[in-house]
Amino acid sequence: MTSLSRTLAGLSLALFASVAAAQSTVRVDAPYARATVPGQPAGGGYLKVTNTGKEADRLLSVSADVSKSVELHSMSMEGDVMRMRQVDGIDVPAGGSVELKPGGLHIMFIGLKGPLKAGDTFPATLKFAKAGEVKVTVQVNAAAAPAQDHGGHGNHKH
Ligand SMILES: [Cu+2]
Repeated sequence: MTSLSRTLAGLSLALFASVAAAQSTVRVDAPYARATVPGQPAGGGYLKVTNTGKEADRLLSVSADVSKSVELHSMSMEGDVMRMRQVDGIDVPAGGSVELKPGGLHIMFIGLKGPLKAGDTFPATLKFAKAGEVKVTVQVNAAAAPAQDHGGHGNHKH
């Protein structure tokens, strides 16, 4: 091996390592949406984001073809009333994770083009301030019956 080819090999290795590192700063686990009934205008999406990087990141937006628009929402109790409102981003601290789950932060698919059917999957793209775009496959789960919907175990499949 000449010293030039050795240098080139070293360079391409370094380049590969930096690209791999850039893609791995955000991990998205278990993206799912609740099944909807025909005519239902919107559906919720949930997932867990883990930031394995050394800098704080921020989920800015989500896009998917299943609805006219996709928003990020928070949900909170105001007195006796559950209120949802749009948020313009969700911070993910360095080395930390944020869970989007029923009753809390969530993705809202607004203006559904058709019902989300249990067992289907669809692609979605998450856009982060630092990590850039992350593509995920969203699994549609059966809507949990209210009586089963405690402790988050209603959706387990065996
Ligand atoms: Cu919502």
